[in-house]
Amino acid sequence: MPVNAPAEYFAAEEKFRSAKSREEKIAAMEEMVRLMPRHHGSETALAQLKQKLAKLRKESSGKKGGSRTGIQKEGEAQVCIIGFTNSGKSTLLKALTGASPEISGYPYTTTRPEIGMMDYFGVKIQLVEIPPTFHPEDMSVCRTAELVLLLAKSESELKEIEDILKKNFIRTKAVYANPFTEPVSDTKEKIWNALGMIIAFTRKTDGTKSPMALPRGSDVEDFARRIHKDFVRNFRFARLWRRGMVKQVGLSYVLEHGDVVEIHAK
Ligand SMILES: Nc1nc2c(ncn2[C@@H]2O[C@H](COP(=O)(O)OP(=O)(O)OP(=O)(O)O)[C@@H](O)[C@H]2O)c(=O)[nH]1
Ligand SMILES: [Mg+2]
Repeated sequence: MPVNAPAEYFAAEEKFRSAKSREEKIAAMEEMVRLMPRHHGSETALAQLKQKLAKLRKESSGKKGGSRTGIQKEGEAQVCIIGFTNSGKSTLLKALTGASPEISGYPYTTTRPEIGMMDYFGVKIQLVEIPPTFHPEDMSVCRTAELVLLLAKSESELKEIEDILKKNFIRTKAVYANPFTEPVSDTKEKIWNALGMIIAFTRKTDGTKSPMALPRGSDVEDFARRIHKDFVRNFRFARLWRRGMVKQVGLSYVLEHGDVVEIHAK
């Protein structure tokens, strides 16, 4: 039983129990993995769930290999870009990541998922363009991603895409964008805000800083563990810079976006 799991987790669990097909089972379990809280109290449960999911996927794919996509998650979060053909997915992917997918006014240009890495103040976010054929295996990338970025030029297009997501059992959080009417910097901010993460900076004793992305609500303990588990065990105190103020804080101190943290260990 995961600690502090949100209500949606239990809904996904219920869906798993009542699922009839293997595909539905996998979809529900992928959702459970995504919704399970990431903290030390749920590590074992999460690992077990992932193992079960891997087994289920293996059973359903029959012979080994044959996977169409198998996109390795990289960076701090994965965002799927989805929309009908010519909605500007590749245009946006290029603008946000510097990747060079083929872009054209002809329909169905992108036929395989295209990947790029977006930089947000030193934090890497993986963007994946989903081809407009909505192939089930490509769609499963959206199911396990942290966010879906939905491109649509009209209200009715938006509804149609939302329907496609529903039919594929995708309940990942989604935000809407239109690359032809919205400045790319606004879309970037929209993605970051929807991901619900903050950036805190590690500060070494020599003064060098580097960014660390954490879920909103993380505390000094989460921060310290990400650097090294010994930092939690040997923790003495942390010095924290926030809006020009410096203070000494403990492990349970909740971090805010922009905090600079220097851990002092035994
Ligand atoms: N400026 C502008 N260009 C548009 C608009 N709608 C379509 N386009 C054109 O449509 C093309 C969109 O290209 P892509 O970025 O390849 O679109 P896509 O969503 O990746 O398309 P697929 O890969 O086929 O799914 C570009 O050549 C744009 O010039 C619009 O509303 N405004
Ligand atoms: Mg494209």
